[in-house]
Order: sequence, then structure tokens, then C-alpha cells
Amino acid sequence: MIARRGMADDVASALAANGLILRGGFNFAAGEDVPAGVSGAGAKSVLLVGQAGAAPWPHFLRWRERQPQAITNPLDTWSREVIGAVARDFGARAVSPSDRPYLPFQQWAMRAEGLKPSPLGILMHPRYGLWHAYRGALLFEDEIEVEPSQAPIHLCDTCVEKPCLKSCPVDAYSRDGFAYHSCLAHVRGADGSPCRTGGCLDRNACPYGTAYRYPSDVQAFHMAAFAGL
Ligand code: B12
Repeated sequence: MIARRGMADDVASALAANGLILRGGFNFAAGEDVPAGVSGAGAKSVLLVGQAGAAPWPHFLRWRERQPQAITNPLDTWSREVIGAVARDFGARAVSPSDRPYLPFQQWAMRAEGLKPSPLGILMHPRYGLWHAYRGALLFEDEIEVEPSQAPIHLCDTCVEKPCLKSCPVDAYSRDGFAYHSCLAHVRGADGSPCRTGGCLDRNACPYGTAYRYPSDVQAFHMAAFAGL
């Protein structure tokens, strides 16, 4: 069965109330290892939910004001709450990028929107650059009608200088991958103040999608969560 025509547009409208956007979706292939849907049976399709720039931030802050001060992973909690409500309205199961075992969000995003990874591991978007993320996904037990993704131009292929690989004082990102422990030690250390207050220097060096760059306070929030500050 195919879920009703236009459903993706209705889901997108529901998400917009919280500054979230639909990040494409697809039908799983026959025989593929799939996550469970709402009844526990295998999902047939997925719609990805995410953000471009920091659009959800004011919605999150308003919700945060009404929560107890001590709350762990508030952004995850908020995302689960608002995406969970949309999932219930559309008969889907909501999942989070933080759910364990980790679901392959970036692989799904590559299928849904034809994106490719930047040298930093973050997927490069033709419009949003590195300033986008995934907040959840909706799993359906029906196939859905979605626009097939057109592979967009991969901006990193046209970027000669690659400033994203030259701005980190400890060279945490290199062609060998992400040196997690070097990054963490630097961010937490005496010289890590620029990263703590303004975010990852390599990510900020990227020349694309700068209109969507997260404001400093949002970057500081994510860095604090990453580095356990
Ligand atoms: C574990 C994890 C990390 C680990 C990476 C450890 C490792 N080597 O895998 C650490 C803690 C280092 C990390 C850091 C960051 N992460 Co991270 N991370 C994840 C998480 C929760 C699970 C990854 C995973 O294992 N998935 C399971 C496998 C099976 O799925 P996959 O699609 O094949 O996974 C791909 C990624 O693991 C990727 N990958 C491998 N190493 C790294 C390292 C980095 C930095 C990134 C971004 C990706 C990446 O390669 C895999 C193959 O495509 C995902 C969410 C998710 N569920 O995927 C976010 C995720 C990949 N992270 C994300 C981001 C943005 C970051 C940060 C850049 C920012 C932040 N969150 O603070 C930081 C980097 C810190 C900095 N200097 O700014 C985003 C990427 C969004 C995008 N636009 O592409 C995701 C999708 C979360 C989200 N909510 O959107 N991350």
C-alpha cells in the first residue's frame, strides 16, 4: 500500500510549527535490514526530519523555559517530544539520531537528498553548507510517495583551498578522519576558548552556506554538549 498522496507535504507543514523541516525520504529496498515501524513490523519507508541553520532554536528555547533546570540532553528531549507528536498524528514511529544502537542517519540522508560527506564528516548541503542537522526520522509501515532526489553538486569537489582542513590548532580533522581525543583535549583546555564560545574553527572556516551558520550561542551549546562542559 502507498501512504496517501501529499502526506509528505502535510508532515512538512506540521514540522514547520517548530522550525523543523523535512529532509527527504525514501522507501527501503526489498530484503534490506530495516528498523521496526510503529507496530513492531519492519518499516517500509522513512522521512528524515532536520534543521537548516538554527531555525528550531527559538522554539526550543521557549520550551526550555518551561522545563526544570536540571534536564539531561534537553535538545534531544525537545526533539523527541515535538517529532513524536507529529509521528503520532501520521501513524509513524519516531526515532532519534541519539537512539542506541545508532541508526544510520547519515547513510539515510545520503539516500534521501543525495548528499555527500565533507572532509569533516558532516554532510555538505548545496544550500545550507555544513549548517544543518537531523533531529529525528519518521518510520512508516507503508511505502510513501516522495520526490526522487536529484544528486546535487558536491561543493567540496569544487573547493580547492579546503580551509576546513587548515583552521584547527590541533589538526583534529584530516584526511585520516576525526581525531576525537585531540579535539576534546583542546576544546577543554586553556587554549580552547574560541572553540568553546564560537564553535569548531574548521567548520566555521567553510565558505559555503554561511547565511545558515549557527549563531555563536547555539554553537557554544553544541560544543558544550559534545565536550561535556
Ligand atoms: C557517534 C557520533 C559522533 C562521534 C563520532 C565517533 C565516530 N567516529 O563515529 C563524535 C562524538 C566524535 C561526533 C561528533 C560530532 N558530530 Co556526530 N554523530 C554521532 C552519531 C550520534 C552516531 C554516528 C554513528 O555511529 N552512526 C551509526 C552509523 C551506522 O551510521 P552512519 O550514517 O553510517 O554513520 C556515519 C557517521 O558515523 C560518519 N562519521 C564517522 N565519524 C564521524 C565524525 C564526525 C565528526 C561526523 C560528523 C560524522 C562521522 O560516518 C558514518 C558513515 O557515513 C550521529 C547520529 C547518527 N545516528 O548517525 C551524529 C552525527 C553524525 N554527528 C553530527 C555532528 C554535526 C557532529 C559534530 C560535527 C557537531 C556536534 N554534534 O557537536 C561533532 C564534531 C565535534 C566538533 N569538532 O564540532 C551530525 C552530522 C549532521 C550532518 N549535517 O551531517 C549527526 C548526523 C547528528 C545529527 N543530529 O545530525 N559525532
